[in-house]
Amino acid sequence: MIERTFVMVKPDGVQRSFIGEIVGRLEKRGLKPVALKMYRIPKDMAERFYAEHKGKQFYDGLINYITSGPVVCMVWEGEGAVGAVRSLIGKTNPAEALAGTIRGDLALHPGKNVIHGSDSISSAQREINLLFNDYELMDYRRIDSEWLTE
Ligand code: D4T
Repeated sequence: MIERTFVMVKPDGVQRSFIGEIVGRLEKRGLKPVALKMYRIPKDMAERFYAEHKGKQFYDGLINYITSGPVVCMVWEGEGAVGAVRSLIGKTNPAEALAGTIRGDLALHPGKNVIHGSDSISSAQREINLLFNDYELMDYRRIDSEWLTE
């Protein structure tokens, strides 16, 4: 099933110059970008984004981190895009992430894990609606599409 998923290069990923590396990995997998923007997340939006973690011991640090500098927000589309991106990203704790995954190659600490990807289709919907307006989502056909599906 063709899905859309929300991906964010977090402030450490931007500061460490990983935007191109991350976009490149998603493109090479065959996923299609349908939206992309740099953004400084306001605190109230960060609180809505991470509402499920409110009250946890890492919550305050997480809100400070994600609002500490610009991020790159993206929507990527493709066959099973939600799971495909999660597998490219690797485990939440980068110390446990497999080599070859983005976190396994580029990060070491769960509080500085470089990238976010939606964990389900419903989270993707919620996150895309929170960070993007409908008019920012591009509907287009890419010339390689017939080489990526049967
Ligand atoms: P995000 O949502 O940022 O892509 O991360 P995950 O989907 O992989 O993981 P998550 O929602 O469980 O955690 C959200 C965010 O909190 C940070 N975190 C998490 C942390 O700093 N310490 C922790 O112990 C955990 C579990 C990292 C990601």
